[in-house]
Amino acid sequence: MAVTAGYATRPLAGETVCGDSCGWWRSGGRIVLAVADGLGHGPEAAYASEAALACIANHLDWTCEDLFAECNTVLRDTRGVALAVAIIEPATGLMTVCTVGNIRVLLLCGSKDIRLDGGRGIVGAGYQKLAPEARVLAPGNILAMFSDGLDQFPVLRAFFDQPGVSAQEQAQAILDYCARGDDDASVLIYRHEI
Ligand SMILES: [Mn+2]
Repeated sequence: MAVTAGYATRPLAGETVCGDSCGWWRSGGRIVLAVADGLGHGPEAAYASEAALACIANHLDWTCEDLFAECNTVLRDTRGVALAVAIIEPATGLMTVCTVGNIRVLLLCGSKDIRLDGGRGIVGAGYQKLAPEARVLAPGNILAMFSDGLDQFPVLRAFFDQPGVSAQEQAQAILDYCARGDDDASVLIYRHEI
């Protein structure tokens, strides 16, 4: 089974490194996707968001709650991050999403756009109780996870109209069109095609 996921990031104008980081992994019958936005911008923001992604990559069989708790510990001497993690079981379509801070999660599901936004806080400095959202994905559903460097309510459906375009190309097109320019920006796309 091919996994259809991709992402794009772009630093704030004038910065050489992006304080947002994206990643996705396939491991042990699950797919894990993550977007982290390090507070502020520049190298210290990038350090924090890359540390969050590295922590997740080391624990791909953990629950969302455990991943956030571990990141909160590992990142305590960094600026901290806003973080969204989605864990998907392709065999069943079951998806669990957790978000802390200003990462937006949008599920394009039939004709509906479902926002799966999470709680307040900073991973690395504490957050309110996590509220994992569980959904069962259907073929054709699309998950978009993006930082607050993009418009808050982007109209994304048009970006998925054309066949034969990779998720990475779609993520890049959304970033090019929707990034505001006054912050680091990142977007990760997952298409459920099983
Ligand atoms: Mn930001």
